[in-house]
Amino acid sequence: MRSDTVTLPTQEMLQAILHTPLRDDVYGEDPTVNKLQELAAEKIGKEKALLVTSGTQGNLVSILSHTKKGDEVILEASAHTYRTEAGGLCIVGGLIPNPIQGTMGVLDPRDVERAIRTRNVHYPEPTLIAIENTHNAAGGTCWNQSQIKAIKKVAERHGMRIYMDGARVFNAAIALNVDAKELTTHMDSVTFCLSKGLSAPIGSLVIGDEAFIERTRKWRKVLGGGLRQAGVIAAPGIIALEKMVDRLKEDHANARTLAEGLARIRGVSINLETVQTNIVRYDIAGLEMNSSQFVSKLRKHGIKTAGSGISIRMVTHRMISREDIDYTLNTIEAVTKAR
Ligand code: TLP
Repeated sequence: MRSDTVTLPTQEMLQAILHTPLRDDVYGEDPTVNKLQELAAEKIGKEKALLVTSGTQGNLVSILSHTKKGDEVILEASAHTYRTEAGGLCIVGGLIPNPIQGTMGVLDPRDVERAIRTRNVHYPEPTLIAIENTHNAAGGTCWNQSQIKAIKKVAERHGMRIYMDGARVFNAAIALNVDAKELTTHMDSVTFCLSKGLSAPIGSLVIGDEAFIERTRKWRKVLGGGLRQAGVIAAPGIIALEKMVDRLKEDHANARTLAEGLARIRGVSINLETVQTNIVRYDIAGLEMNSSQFVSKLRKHGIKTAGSGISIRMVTHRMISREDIDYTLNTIEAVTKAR
């Protein structure tokens, strides 16, 4: 339950890898990559898409393609791009992050507007707003259409571009019961991941207009992400997009059951409002142990999870069943009683 990134490819995906036609994608000739990119562009509702190796690479090439060295990027204070991508934004991009505290991962448009300074010789130029949907650190929370529209208006008023780290945007679409396009229509560009809940082994897609995708292609090359017979990545990716999206609702139901069970355990503190998709974050301050102790106790019972300080994260996915949820809850209860 450490992450949905641990999901293994299905048999059908492995078969597809064996049988897909391959060519060199740096020349743009791999038919399977091209097919996946067309499919992704269609699903997100934009002109073009580019296959990249990971969500981190997708975020980086996108942000680099929207900005120039020394620009300011407005993002949520616990955004993955800012906090969990080893500082690529600053190291590679020479960008200045302007982090703003959101509520359950969602930025208040007024806070964003207050943070945008009138262009002046003293300030880095604010060129990009980056949002995250679903928001990982906030607990897999969703930005809905009206929240997205409101932030887009701010970007427009200030001549800024707007980007979505949509690593789990299909989880958001399923949770909100809308087409993913409704969440991406106001974005200049979006990245989503194939290798999280959608179960493909590798890959993410960057989606935007044609000129933007050409810039991301160049940055991808700079970062060593130009791959050759990348159809072996694209083939399972096509299956992920076509067949694995609808089943995400099962992961959300399991996360809900887990969260409600946790809420009944003494010493565990959880805000059920944040449990909207497949991520369950909770605190164990009341258990008088730190997360490393808690994690290692669970591990002895075969449960792998992750934590930091007093905070724990569990993620549901295709390889976690309803029975696994019951087992996890029973184990946590036993471990906390045995203190
Ligand atoms: N998140 C991973 C880890 O990095 C923590 C996880 O297990 O959740 N954006 C978001 C919102 C993400 O959650 C992640 C991965 C990424 C980007 C980066 O994707 P990858 O791991 O493919 O580089």
